[in-house]
Amino acid sequence: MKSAKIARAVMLVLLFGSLAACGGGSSHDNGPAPDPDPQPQPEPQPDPDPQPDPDPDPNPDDDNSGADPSLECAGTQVTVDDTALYGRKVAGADILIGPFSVSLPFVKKIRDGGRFGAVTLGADNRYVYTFDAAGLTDEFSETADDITYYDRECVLHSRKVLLYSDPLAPEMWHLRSTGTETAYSDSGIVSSRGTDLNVRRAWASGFSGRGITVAVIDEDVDDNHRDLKDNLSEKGTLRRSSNSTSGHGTAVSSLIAAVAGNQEGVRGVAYNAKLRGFVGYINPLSNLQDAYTEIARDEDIRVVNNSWGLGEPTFQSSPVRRQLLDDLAESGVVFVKASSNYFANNHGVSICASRGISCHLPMNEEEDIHPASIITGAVASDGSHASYSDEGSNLLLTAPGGDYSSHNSLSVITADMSGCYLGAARSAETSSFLNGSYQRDGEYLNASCDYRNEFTGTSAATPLVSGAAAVLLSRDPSLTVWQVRYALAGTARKPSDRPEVTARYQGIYVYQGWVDNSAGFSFSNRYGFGLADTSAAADKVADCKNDPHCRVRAQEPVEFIANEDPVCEDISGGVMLSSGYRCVFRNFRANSYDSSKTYDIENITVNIGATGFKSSVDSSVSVAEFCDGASFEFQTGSLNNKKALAEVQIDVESPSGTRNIMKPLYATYFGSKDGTPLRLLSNAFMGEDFRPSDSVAVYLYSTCPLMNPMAGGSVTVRAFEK
Ligand SMILES: [Ca+2]
Ligand SMILES: [Ca+2]
Repeated sequence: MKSAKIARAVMLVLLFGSLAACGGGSSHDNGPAPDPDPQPQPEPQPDPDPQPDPDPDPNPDDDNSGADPSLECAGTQVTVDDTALYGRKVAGADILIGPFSVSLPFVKKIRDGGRFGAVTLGADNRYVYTFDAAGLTDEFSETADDITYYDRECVLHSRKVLLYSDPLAPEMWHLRSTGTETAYSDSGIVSSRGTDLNVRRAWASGFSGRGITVAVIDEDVDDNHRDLKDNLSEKGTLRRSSNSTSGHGTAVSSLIAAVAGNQEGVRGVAYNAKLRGFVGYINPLSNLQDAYTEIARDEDIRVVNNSWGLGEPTFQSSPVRRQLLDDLAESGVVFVKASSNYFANNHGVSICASRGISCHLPMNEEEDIHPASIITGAVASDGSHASYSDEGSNLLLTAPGGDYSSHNSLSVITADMSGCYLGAARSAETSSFLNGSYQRDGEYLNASCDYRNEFTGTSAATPLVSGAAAVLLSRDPSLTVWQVRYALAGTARKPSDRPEVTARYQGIYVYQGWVDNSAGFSFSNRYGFGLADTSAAADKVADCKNDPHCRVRAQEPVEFIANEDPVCEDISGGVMLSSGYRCVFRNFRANSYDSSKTYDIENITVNIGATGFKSSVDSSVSVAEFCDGASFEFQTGSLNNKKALAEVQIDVESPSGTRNIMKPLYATYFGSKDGTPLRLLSNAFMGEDFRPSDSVAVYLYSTCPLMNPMAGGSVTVRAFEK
């Protein structure tokens, strides 16, 4: 990045040499330096009646300036406008502080002696409290509980004052969940402690995305948003055939890199990163190749956020996009994509809901099954699996995405298209936060409808992981995409301590819950390796040399392909389904490898042959009819024909014996539009050992009699030389 953004020095004028009107009227007549681009302010809000300090707590024992209070009080009084401390006006804003002409006791009393910046004596006897971004990095807010001052009667007080650098940040439970956040929910729901990205320690170490540009492929980006514009790439948003004003891309962008410490709204995970929007490149998907080409050309871009996915369970291969994705990975561009929100979409297969499993398989685009993609699921604010979040063996991890209040969860608060006419926050909405009428302590918190508090989905979880990736890359720009994947996955946490859930049907697992692999990592198709922990991942990156898994991922993985047809045995005797096979793939080969070496697995892809299965989800057709007659050819039918690969389950077993369900029974798959074989990817084996002489087993189960099920199939193992 050529022109690193200058550390933002956000000025907070909070002390004024004033005449200290004893009546305690308006706290100031001379506000903070005017915003160069003023936003419409809330309707003139009557400054709330000054409230008496609710907790005057006269405490003469407090260590103050050491000066004689009575002497100081005799001098000019100074007004502290603690509206600025909050970053917003609050009731009871007037505090009188006796003169600071001596030793600035005030700054000493803000924790750690000015950790957030410095107080200086400015012109006109004004004291200027300056936040610089570096000093702000570790907290949204801090209770500076030792701020002391004298009242008009020269009585010494101490008062707790919160320092909020982004007024809505305390509601950003996805970044810090203390168990008390509300996100302005009217339902009384709070987040659960620790269901967050755990990013503050990384910030405190100085890593917040500086020097990294994140591409956002989405529907819109509000280039003029007051909380985004300073973090937009100078290269500009690229737009193609999209006039969407839904606000989706603005919300996503804000979660990645909304500006921090600017006294506006929210902040992003990587609030010092830059954003570059690619608007209108998703539909049709073929547009993506132009976006990828430009992303490859823009050498500042190191992360690509993809909060999109198609609900149609079909596959259409794209060798062009596949190649471009390969190139991006090799050049160090981290690709983060949503697992999608179709968990509850049964595609007509009623058995799924009744068994608490999903009938949707989130492996429909090249991006979903690319080995370098970081596929992200979502957790609700209580740490549970979000009701919509797709499960799949291709997930790498999860992040907070919220859920609906009917699922006892908060949504995520983020930016919206500016103004009360566009986006999700509009005058026309009934929710008071969205329509701008919400007040707290007499303050309109969203008067300009520039923020929304109901953003939910893997669309919300994904940008949080993109932000986390940018944080890691700002820690060490030399990281490979494989190291970023590993650092995030290897440090992810189980998001809740709920009892492990599994589901069985007809003698087989259709959902396994958490499974420990032989490298010691726990994986679940619903959570990947768990909830992303940004600070732990940043620590991992810092210590990469001392972690063998991290160290070997400085290179590109070797792609091993089984070099002979599988040997399949009938195992249907062990299950209650019509058929069961175990097909073993051996004799792995790669372009260049050492047969005597041991490798560290990244992931495994199973390519199902073009023949093998037929099924249907048409409820008017019985199972016997599906299964009747058949060589079970792989269907290439349309959705309307309701032909689908539903009645087959496919598991893969690593050389270490770890099993993972790649295609659950009943997960619907309508075939591929272009007749290409189904490809399934599993991340469950990350870090396990692999030798070219090892074997990988694929299990197939079906309610229909399968015939020669893996004909033409193959297995690919990607692994790093140890
Ligand atoms: Ca902000
Ligand atoms: Ca709006």
